[in-house]
Formats: sequence, C-alpha cells, structure tokens
Amino acid sequence: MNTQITKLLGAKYPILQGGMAWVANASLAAAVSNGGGVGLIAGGAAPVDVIRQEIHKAKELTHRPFGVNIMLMSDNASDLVQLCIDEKVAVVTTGAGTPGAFIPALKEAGVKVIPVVPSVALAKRAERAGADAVIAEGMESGGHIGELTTMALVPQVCDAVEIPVIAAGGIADGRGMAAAIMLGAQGVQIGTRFLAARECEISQAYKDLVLSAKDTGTVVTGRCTGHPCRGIRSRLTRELLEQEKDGIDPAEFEKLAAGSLRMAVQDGDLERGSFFAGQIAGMVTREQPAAEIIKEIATSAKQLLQNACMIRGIDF
Ligand code: TUI
Repeated sequence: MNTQITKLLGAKYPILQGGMAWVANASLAAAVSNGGGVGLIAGGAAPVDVIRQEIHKAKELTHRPFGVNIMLMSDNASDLVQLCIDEKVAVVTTGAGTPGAFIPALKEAGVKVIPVVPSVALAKRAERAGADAVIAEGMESGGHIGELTTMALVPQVCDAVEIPVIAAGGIADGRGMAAAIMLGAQGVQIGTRFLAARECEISQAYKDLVLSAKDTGTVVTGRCTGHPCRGIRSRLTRELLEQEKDGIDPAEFEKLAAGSLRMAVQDGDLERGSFFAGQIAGMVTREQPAAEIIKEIATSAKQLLQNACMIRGIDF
C-alpha cells in the first residue's frame, strides 16, 4: 500500500503507532516497525539516557525505520530533540505543543518531522515551519486531546495544507483506515489498538481494562487545567471529575493526577492509576502480535477501498 507517507518514511504500510507516554518502548516500536508500520518510542517525561537506551534497543530489534515521539510540554523536550539528531532516528512526531523552533535542526539532520495537530490553524503553522506531514488527531484519542472530532478535523486539515495528512483518533481497524483515506488522509496513527499488542509491555491490569472496555468506557478529565485527557473510567477519574465539578484549583488537580499514568502502566494500580485509552477501546477485544494487527488493518482497508460499493451493497 503506497502513499506519500510510505514514501516519506520508507515503510510498507502508512500506519504509525501512537507515541504513548510510559507505554511505547523499544519492544512495541520495533514490533510495529518489523510488522511494516512505523513504531515510535515515547519520550514522555523520561530522562534522555533512558530514551537513548530504548533507541539503541530498538536498533538491535529492527532494521526498519522507527521514530521517537516528543511531548513538548516536557522540560527536556529540547534535549530529546538533540538526542534524535545524534541518533539519526528516521522520524520525530510531536505532541502537546508547537515544535516550530526544533524543525530546522531536525530536518538538517535528515530526521522527518510530523507534529500532531488538533486544529487547522496549528496544521498551517506546522506546514509553514517546515513539517514533512501532520497528524490530525481527533478527540476520540486517548491521552491529551483537542476539541474536534476526527471526522470534522481531518478533511478540514487536508483542505488547508499541501503536506500529507495522517489521521488519528478513533481508528482501530480497516474500516477506520479506509474512512480516513476517504477523508483525504495519506495514512493513519493508531494508539489504543496497540495497547493490546503482545509486545506492548504494560501491566496486565491496564491491558485487561482496555480489552473489557465498552463504547462508553472512556471519560475526559482535566478540562479545568487546559490539558484535557481521555482515559478509561476508574476510581481516579471518578474522583477527578467530582473535584472538577466542585471547582477544584487547577494546580490541586495536577497534584491529584501527578504520576498516575506511570502507576497505571507499571503497577496496574486500579486505585491511583490513569489508564489513558481512546474511544475505540470498546472494539479492542483480544491481544495479538503487532505485526498481525497491522496486516489485518491494512488488508481490510485495501479490500474495502477496492470493493466499497459491492461490499456495502450500494448501487449507483
Ligand atoms: O500529546 C498527545 N497526547 C498525549 S501527551 C500526554 S502526557 C500528558 N499528560 C497529562 C497532561 C498532558 C499531557 C498524554 N497524551 N497527543 C497529541 C496532541 N497534541 N493532542 C493535542 C495536542 C496539541 C495541543 C496543543 C498540539 C498542539 C497544541 O498547541 C498549542 C499551542 O498553543 O502551541
């Protein structure tokens, strides 16, 4: 399946893995890249040395292109940018901010830059700053989200920029990928479904919550802080929502949520963990190798796009 994204990144399929903080390590990234997608190691708020080790591990596990996701709200974002330059990673995706200042140095080093954008204005800004593509991420996604849905955001971003657009948010199977391509996207970014990849090394409690989630199983907390995040309903999200209703001070909210993602990923702490996942969690019902997930999605999208009318019984 060749698109501008497979050409840009040298991958077999235009399927990028989401840059899930604390979750996306060398094991997952390499498995996705070996499966023909583009794996990402999450920078998150981790120390540079930890990410360097993960990059080295991934280089041992795969010879295919992989990347690093840089969370721009993190204090060490600029150090991670330098690390990606030094390590010559194939691609950097960014989230939770505007990467403009970092783009020239990354491009100079041959690193492709693909910012996540939640709006047309930020997509245009990324294009002006020299981004190679953008990821238009709808609010169906897990973790930190914008306001717009994937269905509304993707075609508007596609109309607004010349660079290729990757759709994200609420995509977990071939139907979602085919729909994204019909909206004008040249590829997709998938996070939640990879939480159930065999090579995804999260706690069993986290995996079980994703596998048993229903369609309405996620909620958004943190609107009061200006950084809303979607995750699976839990003891913590119930408390956070109650506190938000009572008008909690945003700084106090941040304190309640601090460290909760790590507690979910590493400890499977059902009391204090934040189990970030997208709305599509209800469709993720079994653990599979990452390569199998990618092949299934790509094969199904291709079949749907080639035979859409016949399959759906639409007559013209
Ligand atoms: O970044 C994500 N998803 C994330 S980051 C994360 S870690 C975190 N934890 C707690 C609170 C906040 C973050 C967990 N999940 N997705 C990409 C994304 N980027 N979503 C929204 C944005 C975004 C938002 C604002 C991109 C640019 C932006 O620009 C604002 C500006 O003024 O520059």
